[in-house]
Amino acid sequence: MALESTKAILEKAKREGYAVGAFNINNMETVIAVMDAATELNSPVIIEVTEGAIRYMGIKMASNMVKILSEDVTIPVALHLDHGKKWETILKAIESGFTSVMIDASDRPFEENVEMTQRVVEVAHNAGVSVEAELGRLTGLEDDISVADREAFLVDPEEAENFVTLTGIDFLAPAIGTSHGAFKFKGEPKLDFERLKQVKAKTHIPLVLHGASSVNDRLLGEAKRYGLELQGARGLSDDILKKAVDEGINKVNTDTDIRIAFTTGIRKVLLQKPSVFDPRKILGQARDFMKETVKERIKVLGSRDKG
Ligand code: PGH
Ligand code: CA
Ligand code: ZN
Repeated sequence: MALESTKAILEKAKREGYAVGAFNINNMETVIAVMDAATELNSPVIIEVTEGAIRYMGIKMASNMVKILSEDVTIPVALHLDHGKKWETILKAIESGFTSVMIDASDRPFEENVEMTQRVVEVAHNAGVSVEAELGRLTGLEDDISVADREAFLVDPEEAENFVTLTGIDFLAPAIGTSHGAFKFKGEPKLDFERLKQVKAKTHIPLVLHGASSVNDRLLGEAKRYGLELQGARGLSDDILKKAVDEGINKVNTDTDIRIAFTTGIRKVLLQKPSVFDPRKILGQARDFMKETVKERIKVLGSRDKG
């Protein structure tokens, strides 16, 4: 099939009460792993690339790999620009056939974030491309966070309502206590679900959870067995993630889990089979591990058999 509209995929998820995984890719192995996992579970899927991934492999490679592979499957596949910060990258993504773009101006003052987002919405919507934007800062929620810090970092539900009305965005990423990477929480992992509920009540578009990797014990155990050092790494448990989906999250971004799985696969082969030097044997194992991880995520999000 041709690429599917990200908006159509996420509006359906919102109506039916599940979330769709948005998986970050950097190379061919990852694209294939994600597509195979989604196909096996008959799940819709969003493949996303950051500006860094575009610098690494080129936008043509990124967009064409996804388009070509999507032709051979029957599940809905969307292609998304993750954390777009540069105007030129956003335009390039729209020109290259991405089905949605994120404008991340969440580090700017509210008015500037609104202005930049409005500009992106105008060109994107003209091209039939949907837009995600972010409010608040992605910092892990600490046990001893002060009320002032909580208000400064996390999304303000009133602001969210105004932001959606002023900009006309299609999806909103509200900061509710997650952070990017493998070290999300110093104490007990927790999210501000009360805030999520309020944002949900005040906005009527699909909501996005960033920094959602599980960094779970299975991944960490295997990683450790083959020598990857990740002391103190911690992510979102399946229970927290399921609750977030129950409370209205419809798009869940995963990068870190895939990176850990990739690295672990490579380490395993190099460690166990020192005489192997065929890249296919090394990267093939990485691909298998990534596929397993993506399947785990899809099952937790509830998008299995929604393809
Ligand atoms: C993410 C990924 N990408 O935009 O939000 O977060 O680091 O938790 O995978 P993780
Ligand atoms: Ca941000
Ligand atoms: Zn993110």
